[in-house]
Amino acid sequence: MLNQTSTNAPFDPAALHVPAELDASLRERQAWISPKFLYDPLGSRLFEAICELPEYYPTRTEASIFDLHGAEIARTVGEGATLIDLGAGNCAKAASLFPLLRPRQYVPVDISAEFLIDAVARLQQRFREIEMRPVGMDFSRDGWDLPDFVREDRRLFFYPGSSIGNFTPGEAHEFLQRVRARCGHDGGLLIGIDLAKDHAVLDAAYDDALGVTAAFNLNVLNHVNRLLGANFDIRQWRHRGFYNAALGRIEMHLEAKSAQTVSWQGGRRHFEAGECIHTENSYKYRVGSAVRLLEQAGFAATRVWTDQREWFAVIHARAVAH
Ligand code: AVI
Repeated sequence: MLNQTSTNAPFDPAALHVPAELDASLRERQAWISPKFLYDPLGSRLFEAICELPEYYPTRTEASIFDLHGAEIARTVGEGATLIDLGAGNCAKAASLFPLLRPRQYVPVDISAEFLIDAVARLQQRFREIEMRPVGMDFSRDGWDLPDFVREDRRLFFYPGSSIGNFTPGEAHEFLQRVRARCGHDGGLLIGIDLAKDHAVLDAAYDDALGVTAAFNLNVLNHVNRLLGANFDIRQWRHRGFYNAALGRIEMHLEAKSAQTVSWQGGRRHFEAGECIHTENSYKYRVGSAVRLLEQAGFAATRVWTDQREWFAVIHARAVAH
């Protein structure tokens, strides 16, 4: 884990598992790469660019909900919380809420630690009164925990952007249970969840005309090349992003343009032309199923805010006492 006072990246035990994890997922019959590997420094920047695309509605729609209902959201969650921002990225979403939420401590957590530390250094200049303690951590792994310096009172986990959709419903359940267990007695969760909608809107959002999402997806191979000493040739792969209606999710894949053999430290695999590597799912919920997911994990949804088209929901959920 990294914290704000670190000058060098300290020992990160999770990093030791990365080559084994990638090696295993690339060898499976349906090869896959965990979506967390989409976020190297370039991937994080490409994701920022995706959020600006006309086709990618989630970021804008969620922001419009915060703009319209921000004061009410702040009244519901209360001021002075310990704000734990899961998957903070450039911290912009949480920062836009600082004037309303006025957190006492801000704990942005992200797997892309370098990117996070830069973002927090800039943010601390703007909000000197808030104690900021960034944490570089892969919270998609089982068994994650928060460092001791995270205040225990009034914890508000912030999980915007529908990142919950990148877990399968089963994984989402386990993840939310873990968050619930770390809420303390008066904690809660403010979560953004993308909703099911017209398929054409969804297809375009994950296969944009400029090809930014394609670059974001293909860049995962650059990252894997570095992490695993692999020799993926990016020019030999193409992006696929589409809505799978039967499973209620967007799927991203990388499709081999030609037959090829890829090697990495300790492994190799032949891919036929047209064979795919599955890189991401993005589940879309209905308000009812999202609330049920939260309830089953030990939360009680106190409020749901949506935009006029009901494309996106922001939900505040209180941790229920055991
Ligand atoms: C981060 N996550 C919620 C994004 C999503 O919409 O599933 C990642 C993304 N993948 C392609 N475009 C955006």
